[in-house]
Amino acid sequence: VVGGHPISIEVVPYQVSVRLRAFDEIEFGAGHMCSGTVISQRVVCSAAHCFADNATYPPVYNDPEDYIVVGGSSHLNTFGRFGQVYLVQEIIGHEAYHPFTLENDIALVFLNSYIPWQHYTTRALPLATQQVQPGTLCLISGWGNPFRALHQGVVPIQDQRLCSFIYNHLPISQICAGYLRGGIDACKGDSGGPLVCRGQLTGIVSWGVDCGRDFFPGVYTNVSHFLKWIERANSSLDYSKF
Ligand code: 4AZ
Repeated sequence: VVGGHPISIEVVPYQVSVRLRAFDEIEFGAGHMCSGTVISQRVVCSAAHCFADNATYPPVYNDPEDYIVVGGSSHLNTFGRFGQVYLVQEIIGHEAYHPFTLENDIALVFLNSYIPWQHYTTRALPLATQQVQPGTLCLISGWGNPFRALHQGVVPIQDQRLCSFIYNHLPISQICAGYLRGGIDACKGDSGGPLVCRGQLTGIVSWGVDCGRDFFPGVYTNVSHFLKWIERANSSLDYSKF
């Protein structure tokens, strides 16, 4: 997050770090590549582009064993008091995620075990059920560039038609947020993380042109557009093992 302020994980207890297991085993924290948002005791919502690395369509998703999820910790390199590592049982990425347009940039990460809620540093965030009005002030947070330390920023939802003009057509499955004067924005390493409006998961950090640049607000997956998809993906998960 550029232009924000440092925070502790207690401020965003729904936020987790999504990591490449192999790199994290070499050095704890080195595998961080994306964020995610806890939406239930077993499910983290993130971006499809964090799990489909090649430029193929339809997308091919990586092995769940390649990833770990770390919750409850403010810092990438330490567990702190309540940090916890979760293995991944299944990744359900959107079947129509497009690597060039980044349309349908959403994935559910199904954890191998239940998040212990008594570790009060991790909690679920409700999904936005309705569109949010332009001008609404929302929160972004993550460990992304330039600080690689957990930061939070406040950004307004931008007018859809303006964003559509700026980016030469933006589908309704994407929304953009940020100031036209730039300054506060998500950045590399914040992908998959939450855009929170009115205490609900409204957007997923997806893409943009640079970070915090004027006239280029960040682009987010429009969560309310994918409620049915989330419901369907969630009901296909196999909870019987635990
Ligand atoms: C990225 O590279 C990225 N300013 C994410 C968000 C934004 C730009 C880049 C939005 O993951």
